[in-house]
Amino acid sequence: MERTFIMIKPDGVQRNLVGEVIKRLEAKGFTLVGLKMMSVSHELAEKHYDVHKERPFFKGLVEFITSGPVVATVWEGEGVVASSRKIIGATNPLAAEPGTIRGDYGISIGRNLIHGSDAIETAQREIDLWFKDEELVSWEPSIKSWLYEEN
Ligand code: IDP
Ligand code: MG
Repeated sequence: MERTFIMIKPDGVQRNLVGEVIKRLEAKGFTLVGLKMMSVSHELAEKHYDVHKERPFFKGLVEFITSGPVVATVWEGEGVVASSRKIIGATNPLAAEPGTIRGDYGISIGRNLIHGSDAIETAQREIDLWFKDEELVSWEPSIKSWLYEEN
């Protein structure tokens, strides 16, 4: 089953939106298979955002992500990578549609509350970067037949 990496950034934690984010993904029907609160090291932040290392905002982004606790999560479900990106909304919260997390709760691109993997391969890389195998829990939701037509 497809998995994705979703992180509530320091602003999301400070603004008490951890529960709101988890609530929306749970309510959609996705399965939480990894969850931890943590401080992010510079090394991990730089690896995570490696693709952006030449961008002018890279330094500020790494400083921001390491500035306070984050909540790192892994979610499982059919189409979860693309669907959770829709639930999160556009990178710039002012451009993000109302009803999305960034559209409902954010204003600035550098304070957009949440990270979500942008493709299946990126998700695998990010899950491996943030979680040890033993920190992920595979479990079969008992409501599965009410979410999926076929099991
Ligand atoms: P995404 O988080 O929607 O995938 P990316 O383009 O991958 O967006 O950028 C990663 C993160 O870098 C964004 O979530 C945002 O916090 C930050 N960022 C992106 N573009 C800018 C910018 O132009 N100024 C400041 N921060 C930016
Ligand atoms: Mg991205």
